[in-house]
Amino acid sequence: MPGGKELSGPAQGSGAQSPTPLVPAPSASTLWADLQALLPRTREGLQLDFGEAVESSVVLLLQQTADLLYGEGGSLNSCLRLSEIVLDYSWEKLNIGKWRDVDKEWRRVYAYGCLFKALCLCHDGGAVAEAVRTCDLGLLMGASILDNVLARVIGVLQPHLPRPKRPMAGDVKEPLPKKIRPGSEDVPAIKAPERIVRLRCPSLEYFRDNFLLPQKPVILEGVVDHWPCMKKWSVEYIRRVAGSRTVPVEVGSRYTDEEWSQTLMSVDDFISQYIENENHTGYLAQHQLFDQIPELKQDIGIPDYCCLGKGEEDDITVNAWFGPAGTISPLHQDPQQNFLVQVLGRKYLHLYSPAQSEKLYPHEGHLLHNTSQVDVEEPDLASFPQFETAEAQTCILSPGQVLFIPVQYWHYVRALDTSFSVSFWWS
Ligand SMILES: O=C(O)CCC(=O)C(=O)O
Repeated sequence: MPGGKELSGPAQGSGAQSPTPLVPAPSASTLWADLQALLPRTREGLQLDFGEAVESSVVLLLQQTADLLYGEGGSLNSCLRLSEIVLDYSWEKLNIGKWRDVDKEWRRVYAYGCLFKALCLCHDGGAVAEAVRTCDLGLLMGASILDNVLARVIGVLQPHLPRPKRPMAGDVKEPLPKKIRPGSEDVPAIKAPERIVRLRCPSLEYFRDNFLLPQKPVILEGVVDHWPCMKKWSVEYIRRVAGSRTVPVEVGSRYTDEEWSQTLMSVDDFISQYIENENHTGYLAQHQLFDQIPELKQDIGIPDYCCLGKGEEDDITVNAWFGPAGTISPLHQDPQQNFLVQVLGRKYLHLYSPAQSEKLYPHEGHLLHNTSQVDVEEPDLASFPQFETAEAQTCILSPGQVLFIPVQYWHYVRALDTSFSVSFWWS
């Protein structure tokens, strides 16, 4: 912006306790130049104005941080310190009360705090991994700012990430076997009357008339074979593309367990602790993964049959389900049509029509009213006697197969192997 403060200028001075001026070390200057190219040329272009919910003192802090970044005197350390104060304060705002009641302006503040902190962290090329983590937190908890700048910053930082340590020659005599948990040996038998129909590439009309309109589940084959994920994805590929990224993980084998919880961790740690380690169960199950990691989104498509819905393509929710053998999604129902696409490993599923709801004993509380109290594979028939007469449809979903789960259809899922599925919720 003409007459504005420009980002690229050298520091005009330095803070008393913080001698590092805002001029990048020569080795980091390419990285810094690439980052600069993503930001508005002048400090005014940052659009640091917020709604009434945000106290003016916080806006002032953000403006001071931006002044430091844009060369209005100061140092890297003071800039980092200010951004961390903004982050601490806005983090509190994000975590008080219910998520849906959080004012979006606080999510914008948090995103700016993350942006400024990440820039300070990698200014001298030093803390790129921490900067990526900071941007990921901004993507997960903040609102989108400056045309999704946090995702674009990560795109620039990724090639500068330190490579994972490799053993030196002589350290290891033979290649170490990869410790991926074996799949389940005892694959459940599927009885004929319960079996879900399988079809190869039915026409849109055939699918609509025979399955969508009458709301019947079906397994579609041959409809996603051309998606790149079918050939490319493996645990190693996920680690290579997304290892350094911070994502939410569900810890525990099912969300109805007392000890189940959610945490944030890197994909690398998730793979080491939950995919390669037999003693823990965790699930990387989330709807933001593909927005957060565009490299993975490029490998999938949208099933053609979604065009039969009334909504726009942008309204489709795409969920990732990545976890070890034994991960269970308890019997529950969802308010939209679902295509569950199996990419890696196999899953064992039980489906029940909404007409069976009474025999499935949904939890009474508001939070879990869409979840059954029955443990499908080991039902307590003394407590839930009608479950015995509930009519199940079952299947083993293998890579390349797509299961259509109609709206409100109850579904129970157990991974038989290390598994990656992608589900599409559409209306
Ligand atoms: O694959 C899973 O574990 C659960 C999938 C699911 O519940 C869904 O897509 O709605």
